[in-house]
Amino acid sequence: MMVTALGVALGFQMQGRDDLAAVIVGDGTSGRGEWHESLNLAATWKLPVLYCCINNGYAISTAVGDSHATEDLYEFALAYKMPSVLVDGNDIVAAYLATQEAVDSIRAGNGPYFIEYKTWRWQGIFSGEFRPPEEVRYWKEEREPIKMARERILAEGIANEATLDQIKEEVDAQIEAWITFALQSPPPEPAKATADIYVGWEVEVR
Ligand SMILES: Cc1ncc(C[n+]2csc(CCOP(=O)(O)OP(=O)(O)O)c2C)c(N)n1
Ligand SMILES: [Mg+2]
Repeated sequence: MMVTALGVALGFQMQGRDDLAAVIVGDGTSGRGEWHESLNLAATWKLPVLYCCINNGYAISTAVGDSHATEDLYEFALAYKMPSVLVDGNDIVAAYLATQEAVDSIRAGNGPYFIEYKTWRWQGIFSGEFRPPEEVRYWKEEREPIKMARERILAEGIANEATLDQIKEEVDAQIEAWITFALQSPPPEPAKATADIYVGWEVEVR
C-alpha cells in the first residue's frame, strides 16, 4: 500500500487534480524498506499522499519499542522532509482536526503529510497474546475513545444523555443489520475474483 499510493498520487499530480491518496498503515510496517522508500519518493516528487499511521503499540505481540529505535514513528517521516505530526488517536476531535489540516496542506500542493495516531489495540491477533494487565486496564477504562467523546459532548452541552443513547441504539441496529446481510449473502463466485481490480484492459494469462 505504501508503494501503490505513490502511483495513485502520481496519477493525480499528472492530471492536475487536487485529489490525494490516503494510505492507512499500522505500526508494524514501519521497519520495512518500502515504507521508507515510499516516504522518500513522495517527499522528493511532492506527491499528494496522506500517510495515516495507526500506532497501536503492537505488531501482533511485538511492541513498537522492541523493534524500532523510537516509539514515535512520526519522527522517521520528519527525516524525509515532510510535515509530520503526532496526535492522540483516541481523541476523536484532535484526530479530525489534524487530518483536516493535513488534507488542506496536501490539496494546496505542498506535497505529502504524515500523521501518527497514537492508540492501542484492544484485541490480540491471536488469543495467547500477552499484554500487561495494568496496560489493558488503562486503555480500556481510561482511554476508551467513544467514552471520552461522550464525556466531552456531555460536558460541552452539545447533546444530552437521551440523544446519545438514541444514536447508539440506531448505530447498533444498523451494525446488526449489516452483519445479518453479510451472513445471509451467498459467497462471491470465484470467477469474479479479479473484478474491479484491473481497469480498462484484459490481463493475459501466461
Ligand atoms: C508482508 C507481511 N509480513 C507479515 C505479515 C504477518 N502479519 C499479519 S498482521 C501483522 C502485524 C501487523 O501489525 P500492525 O501493522 O501494527 O497492525 P495492527 O494489527 O496492530 O493494526 C503481521 C506481521 C503479513 N501479513 N504480511
Ligand atoms: Mg499495530
